[in-house]
Amino acid sequence: MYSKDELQDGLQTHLFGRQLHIFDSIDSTNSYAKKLASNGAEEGTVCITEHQSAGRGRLGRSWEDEYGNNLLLSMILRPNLDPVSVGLLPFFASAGAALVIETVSGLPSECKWPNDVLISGKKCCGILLESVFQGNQLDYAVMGIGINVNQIGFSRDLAEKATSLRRECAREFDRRDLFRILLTTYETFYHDVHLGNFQSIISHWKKRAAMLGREITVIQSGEIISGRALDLAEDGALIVETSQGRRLFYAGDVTLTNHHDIISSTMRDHHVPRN
Ligand code: BT5
Repeated sequence: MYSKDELQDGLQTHLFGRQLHIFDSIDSTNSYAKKLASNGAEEGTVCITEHQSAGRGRLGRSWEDEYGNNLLLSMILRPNLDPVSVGLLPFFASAGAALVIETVSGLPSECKWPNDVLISGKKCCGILLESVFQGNQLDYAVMGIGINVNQIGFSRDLAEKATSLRRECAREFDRRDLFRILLTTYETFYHDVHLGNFQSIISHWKKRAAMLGREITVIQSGEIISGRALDLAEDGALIVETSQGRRLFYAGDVTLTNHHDIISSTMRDHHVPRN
């Protein structure tokens, strides 16, 4: 199990990871962090575990892990942002993870709508962003990050679509180093988030977004829409050129025909109140 000292030793952040909750096993670090946040835990608090017994993905899906091999953590954020900007937090989460994955692996990473990070077309990192509002004001957001680090084998369902840093690089990684690099990278980006300035974050994301410019299919509330993914709108919506004109998507399932494979992803599922 991680110790507080080894995680904080050499950690150069002032905010992220100064308050640490460390577990050997827990149902979900996101669920725990949400409880902490609703009880007033401070911004930057991090919950980290060796294993989750009920790791959560989006829309009720699950996140698998193998004990002691991956990075599984959640961070509490309390930025003073308008609701539309809160909708951009998933891009902060995934652009930061993509940069870190590239830095430590030396391999190119891909940002897949809205916030998966892939290596060689396979999912290496998943992000679960959960936001809680008081009226129109963000109370807190919990940013959950799962990075497959040293896991080699995956369940049958995931064997074809998941990967890890170790699988891609044929070597083991020190998860403590990765933890420190991840938190430092997020803290650097977070200065911009606080100012509501997402430009550089979005540009990091777009540079790695293979979906843009490609033909995709969106499934939303039973409706199937095909078109070309053009760009992100200022509020993070996906702009799709369809035969009936341009449409903006905030939620739904996206399927992309990518080289040899079909990859499916789910768009943002946290709800941003709109005026
Ligand atoms: C995600 O959801 O990708 C969000 C995953 C977030 C996990 C972190 S770990 C720390 C924190 N605490 C939590 O409880 N959660 C967060 P989604 O886009 O819905 O993708 C879920 C799908 O990814 C599953 O249905 C599987 O198909 C696939 N999947 C599950 N485990 C995986 C893994 N380890 N690697 C790659 N793909 C996986």
